Amino acid sequence: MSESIHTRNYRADRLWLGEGWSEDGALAVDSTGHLGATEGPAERIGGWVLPGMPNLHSHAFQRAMAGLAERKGRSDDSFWTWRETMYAFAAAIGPEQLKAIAAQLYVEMLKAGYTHVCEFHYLHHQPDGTPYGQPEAMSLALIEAARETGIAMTLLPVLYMSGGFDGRPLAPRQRRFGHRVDSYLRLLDSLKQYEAADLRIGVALHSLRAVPEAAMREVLAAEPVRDLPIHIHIAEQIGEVQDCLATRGARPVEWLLDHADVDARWCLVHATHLEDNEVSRLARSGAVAGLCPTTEANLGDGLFPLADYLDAGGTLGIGSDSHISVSPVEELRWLEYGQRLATRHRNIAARHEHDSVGETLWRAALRGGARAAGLPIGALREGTRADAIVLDDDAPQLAARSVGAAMDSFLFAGNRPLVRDVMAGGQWVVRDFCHRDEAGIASRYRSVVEQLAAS
Ligand code: NGQ
Ligand code: ZN
Repeated sequence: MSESIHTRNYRADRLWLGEGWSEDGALAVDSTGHLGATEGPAERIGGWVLPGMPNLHSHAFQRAMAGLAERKGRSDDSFWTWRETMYAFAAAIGPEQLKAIAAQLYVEMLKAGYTHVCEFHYLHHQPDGTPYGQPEAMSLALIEAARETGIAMTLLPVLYMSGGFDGRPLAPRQRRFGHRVDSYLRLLDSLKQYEAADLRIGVALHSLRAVPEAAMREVLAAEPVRDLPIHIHIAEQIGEVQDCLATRGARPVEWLLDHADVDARWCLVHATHLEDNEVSRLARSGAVAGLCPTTEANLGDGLFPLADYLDAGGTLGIGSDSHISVSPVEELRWLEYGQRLATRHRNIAARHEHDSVGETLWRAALRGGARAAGLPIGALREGTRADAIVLDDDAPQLAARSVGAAMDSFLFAGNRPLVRDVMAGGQWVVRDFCHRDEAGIASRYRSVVEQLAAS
């Protein structure tokens, strides 16, 4: 049988391959779910077809606590008091709960336009810190959830060793996150056997406060780590900047740039608090700034210096992180709106006259998201996984929109969902606003959340 028998050809009225829209574009999906060369008769896709967005930062279990940390506490509420609530919630999550929560989350991601998720995963062990019988049980729960829904994943098992910059041991609630370098590298090794077209493995250091310098060096020098994406939480809170200055004599991003070969393999998650020299050095390094604007707003983190970073040629991507919102539209919208509120100006992400804010943001986040996920490019090109979304051309927000205006209307014209269909790995997993398995996945999620609420 020839390959072309298995190739499906599509013709889209409007297609965004990588840089911008073209009218009447062709796409071909081969039998492995990747894009191939177009040929022969094609099925028409009505609507606006564009690459799905990579979500570069997710802690899946936190989806189920969205909305449960919004009541005023006894003292001054902060990131650190939120973290206590989050730890208490995490303590009740085992593999079965994690799989049900992640599957529901990934359905929501796909329906919102994310087709790839980077899972920054640190709930490794049982709540008292004892490894599960199968040490990678929690990682497998995430992998199975992703496969069930069709979303592609970069799984980033997290190295977490200490409870602060002073090297203090993990607090009881952090014990299930912990590894020694050797057990961490074993986990990484065992996860590599699951790698496939829909699953990549990368490395994550939880933060500078959770990973001592010697351990960081050891992991970065280890053979299997050489070509993998490397993610780290950094400079999200002022307290962290102060502790880093006090113990390591430098600001977090400055310290990392001085002590590691930070390059395009790296994703610095948040990187909120930067001084000018850190902005330009980070931009030049080729690393991705992993911005999570709705979570950063929810946790009171601060604002990333977007305009300076873009002017310095920096690369960025977006993540939904704690999942108090699951939508690339809302992440990008709030990335822009935060800047407008702070500067009292408009159209900040667009740095040149006539540039569209929506197109600039979507293009930047595709590119940086792909880089952070360890994917080749953020575009619909031959050889890439067929991950595409289709915007509803019947939606009033898109009525009479030219190709030049469509992306701005996608991001800045309200809340009616516009993602009508989603193709993941060549399969239509969302059709007409519905995921193929959403009812079963939602009911499993509901029983897990009910059980968590009762415990
Ligand atoms: C996390 N989340 O690992 O889930 C963190 C909080 C910490 C965010 N930073 C815990 N958004 O940083 O110690
Ligand atoms: Zn995070």
